[in-house]
Amino acid sequence: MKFVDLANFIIKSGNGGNGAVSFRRELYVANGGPNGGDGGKGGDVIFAVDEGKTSLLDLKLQKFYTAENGDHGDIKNMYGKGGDDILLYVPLGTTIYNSKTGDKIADFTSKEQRQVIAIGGKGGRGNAKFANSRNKAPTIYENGDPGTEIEIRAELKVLADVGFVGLPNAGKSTMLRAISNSKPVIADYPFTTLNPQLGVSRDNNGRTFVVADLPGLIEGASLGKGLGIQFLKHIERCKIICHVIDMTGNYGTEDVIKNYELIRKELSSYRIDLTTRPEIILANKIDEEEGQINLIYFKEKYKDKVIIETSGLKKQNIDKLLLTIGDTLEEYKDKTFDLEEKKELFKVYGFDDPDGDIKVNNLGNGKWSLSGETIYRVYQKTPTTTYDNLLLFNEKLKKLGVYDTLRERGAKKGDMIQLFDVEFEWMD
Ligand SMILES: Nc1nc2c(ncn2[C@@H]2O[C@H](COP(=O)(O)OP(=O)(O)OP(=O)(O)O)[C@@H](O)[C@H]2O)c(=O)[nH]1
Ligand SMILES: [Mg+2]
Repeated sequence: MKFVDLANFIIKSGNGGNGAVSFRRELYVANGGPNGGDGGKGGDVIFAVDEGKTSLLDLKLQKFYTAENGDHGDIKNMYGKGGDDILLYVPLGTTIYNSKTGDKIADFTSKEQRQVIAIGGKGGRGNAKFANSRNKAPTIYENGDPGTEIEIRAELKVLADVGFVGLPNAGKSTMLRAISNSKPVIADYPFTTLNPQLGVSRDNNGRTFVVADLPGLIEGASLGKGLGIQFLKHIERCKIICHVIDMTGNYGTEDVIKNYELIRKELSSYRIDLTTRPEIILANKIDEEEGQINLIYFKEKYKDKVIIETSGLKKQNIDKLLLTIGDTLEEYKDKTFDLEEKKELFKVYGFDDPDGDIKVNNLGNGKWSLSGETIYRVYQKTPTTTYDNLLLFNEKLKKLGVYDTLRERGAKKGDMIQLFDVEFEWMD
């Protein structure tokens, strides 16, 4: 199966239901009071972590994910039913972006995480809510807020416990094959591995962990050379780095110490200093004679480091390697490396975003038009289909300073003012 780590789709939260206008009609009561109920809230679009998931594959099956609309309010003070939420499951490690703006919306880094990404529209209030001592029989009501639509890009960073890094041809993929059920391609030329490969391993104590085999790194990788940098992000969350070194010195320089330092330098100049992670060095290909000789002075130089002599090809020292990984993981099991990143505050998308604009345009010949996000919100919320609502709508425009602007710009009595699909006469 191809490893899918990117999905694009559209989500939409539900519209709020409209409020109702109605009046009590009871036997022996001549003029009943208002009893139009409120509309129900639209459903939210919620994302949650499913630990069992390892890819975004099933999110790619659909282009749209839509939560249910709220029902409209009804007579006799009946509230509209709220729309059902929609719950989308993502694997641990998924990052959600708004693909239009590029904004990061959410980062799913813990097992229980659950987050509303698009909030459903509020239900509109029915006329029962607008009665007061001055107006006992209002025909005021509100429309529900519309739901919010967002184009989503979901990205999955491979969440491996252990990352295999090293120069091309060092034997990383061969080692992954030797220790897991994964079958990465192996060949006697550098850059054989073009995409990160995952495998699940188990040590003799029954501890299991996920290992990621990365494409080979070269000098300058942290600056974007070779295939390096785009893949280093896959091991940002690895608890252990396994540095695989070809002890025969057949690739890179002949000097295995130089080869080792070169990769360390790349790991340390990455966005997050990866050399602070627990490290296990795999002195690899020791089945070859040259490997044995280099090993002696390599071990001499790095006395304090954890070095395991291995051969992926001949499966030498595999048990020891796995136990060392298992022990180290146990030691660091409560440590997460996300802490190095700044905790970001994400925005929840909904209809109430306060950053709208107001546009008053002079069209000439005594015609004006009003447009912009904020005006649209007021217009949509307060339908001008009853006299009371018309008054309320006027009041809201006045408060927003629209009338002052019209006056300043020279609107005259009898001018026509258009907004969206209605037209008013300016009576000032
Ligand atoms: N003698 C010997 N050869 C090995 C060993 N491990 C791998 N090789 C050989 O080295 C070559 C490269 O092995 P890969 O496992 O593809 O190396 P890699 O590090 O994944 O290479 P890239 O994907 O290019 O970074 C192959 O010809 C392997 O057969 C080993 O332990 N001993
Ligand atoms: Mg490889």
